[in-house]
Amino acid sequence: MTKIKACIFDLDGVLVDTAKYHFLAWKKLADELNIEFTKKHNERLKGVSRMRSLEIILEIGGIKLDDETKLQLAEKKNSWYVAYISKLTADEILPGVEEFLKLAKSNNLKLALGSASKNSMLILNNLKLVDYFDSIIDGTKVSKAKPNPEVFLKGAAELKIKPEHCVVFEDAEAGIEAAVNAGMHSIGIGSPEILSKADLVISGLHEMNLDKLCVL
Ligand code: B16
Ligand code: MG
Repeated sequence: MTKIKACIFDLDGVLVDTAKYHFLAWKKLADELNIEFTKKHNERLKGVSRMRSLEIILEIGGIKLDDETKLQLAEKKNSWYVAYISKLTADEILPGVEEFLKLAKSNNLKLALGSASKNSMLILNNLKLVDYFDSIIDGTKVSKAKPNPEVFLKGAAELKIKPEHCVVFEDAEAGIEAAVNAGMHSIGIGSPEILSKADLVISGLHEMNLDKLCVL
């Protein structure tokens, strides 16, 4: 028997690979600013808020800007990013995602989204995944970025499930730390070296089954 009553999913990198679209949009902005921005640099932006992502890119380029200019640049990047994700379809849902959401739901587990993105509704709508979730907490509803546990604690509160009965699925180190800080179980999606604080690491939800919840 599992003590898990709710699954909380990060969005980017867990349900869909939007990192490639974030990269294209940030790269376009970095090019305009004459900053060399590589795919390796892009790894540092995963799970990080939009403004913090911009600040990391400016740090890479050794550029300092005032808050007003930073806001304008973040908005510009977002308009390019939104153009990409507006074309997302259900074909881009990562392998095993819908199967596991269905399995979890049919076993009476509550499902929540816990994402830093302010574009999560557009993404979930385009992927046709919205109806699976009992609660959606994203960057429009929280003020503190991961590793702060706010996003996951709000999800658990909406679901009315205690943190110790929740498991978080996350691809970012800061996201796993947020789950730990929330007093929740965590399953990392990606590399065991990077996600060493997770209770278990798998390469994607296609590897997930209910037995894996029993050992948490
Ligand atoms: P937006 P997650 C995060 O989503 C992304 O991993 C991160 O790269 C991005 O900067 C952040 O959302 C904000 O996204 O610009 O759309 O508000 O992994 O927490 O689902
Ligand atoms: Mg993520």
